[in-house]
Order: sequence, then structure tokens, then C-alpha cells
Amino acid sequence: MRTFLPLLAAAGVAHAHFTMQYIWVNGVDQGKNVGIRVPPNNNPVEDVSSPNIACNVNGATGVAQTISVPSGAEISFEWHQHDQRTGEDPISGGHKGPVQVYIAKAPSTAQSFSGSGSVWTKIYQAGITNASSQQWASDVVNANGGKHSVRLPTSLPAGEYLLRAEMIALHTASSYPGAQFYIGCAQIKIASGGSADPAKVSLPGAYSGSDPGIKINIYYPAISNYPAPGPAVWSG
Ligand SMILES: [Cu+2]
Repeated sequence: MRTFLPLLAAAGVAHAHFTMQYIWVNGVDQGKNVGIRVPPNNNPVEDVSSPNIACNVNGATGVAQTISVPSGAEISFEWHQHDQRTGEDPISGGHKGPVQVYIAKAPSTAQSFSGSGSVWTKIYQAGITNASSQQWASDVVNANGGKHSVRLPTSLPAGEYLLRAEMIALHTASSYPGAQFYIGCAQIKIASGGSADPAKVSLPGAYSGSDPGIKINIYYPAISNYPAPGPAVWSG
């Protein structure tokens, strides 16, 4: 029995996980979990070949609400560890890593769209945000009330979409599996837009466990230029 005690103690100080809980549109909070495919708990996805890498556990199934957004809207994503907006760090500060955002156009409604197939376009990425202090995008999110933002390209066609925000915690990523993928998908409807048809990737498919941004020791040597996994950002 004695030998279990250190293990229990170690588990007690493990970093708490987190989920995406709010979407903001042009600075307006849309409400808790509105339009969001909520996973059953705050655990990360670690298997990049799993269908869960698209929209988290149970994320292939739609929810009733789809959020209307104007063309070119600024969308903010807000993450928390637990069912509370205050009283603790939004995300536990030990979770260091990049933030990425993808979008996928639904053939019909966002609610009926699973997000499978070659449908995803990356529209945002941030990795190391200050090399000298080894500040990560996740540190900025934590300091910003759990929020990060992206502006939707105005050239996106009108229609319904899945928006996929991802925070990858790399504190245990020196071997694979180890990187922790925190994923939140929201259903949005863009009323008007352009006619862009950007390059797309599939999830799973775009990531490999040997990607240098997924299997990575973030503590040594110091990172000056993080090799973000997945495709290049499409800026519209
Ligand atoms: Cu965690």
C-alpha cells in the first residue's frame, strides 16, 4: 500500500483540464454552451487518428442551436476548467501550447454536419508568442479570461459552418501520445459572404503523432519558432 501513496499524491497535483464553453460574436456573449457541441467531460483527446480529433467526444452529433454571425465577424472562444467562470484560472497555467482555429462548410445545415471528410480549413494559429519569456498562446488565453479571437474572412460564402477551436497542451508531449488536444466545435450561420473555396484537410488525417509540433519537448531546448501541426493558415 505504501508504494501507492506517491502516485496518489502525484495525481492530486495533476493539471485540471478544460472545455470551450462560450462563443462571442463581435463582442457579444452568446451564452453558455449555446451552439457548442459539448463533450461529456473536460478530458483532452490524445489520439490524433481518432474521429474525436475533429470535434471532441460526441462531436459528430449536432446541437439544436446554430449561432447567426455577420460576414467578417470577430468570433471569440472562451474556455474554462470547470463549470465556473471565476474563482480559478480559466485554463490551468501548466497547459502550455498553441491555439488554432479551423472552419468547415456544411453541405446543408450545421446541425446535420458531422465534420468528417476533407472539409477543414485553418484560419488561425498562434504558438510561441514571446520567445524570450517562452510565453505560449495558451498563456495569453489564460491571462485573458480564457478567451481568444479570430476574424472570419469576408470571402467565406454564405452558409452554415462548423467552427473548430483547438488548444494543444504540450507539457507532456515529449513522447506520443502525450500532447493533449482540447477541442471545441460551434455551429454558425453566415448570412452573406463571398465565393472563396480554400484548401481543405481532414480531421483525423491532418495530424500525425510524429509531427514536430505534436511530439515535442517544450522545456529544452527553448523554442523560438513553433512548428504548428496541420495546414498553413488561410487568411481569406
Ligand atoms: Cu489538463
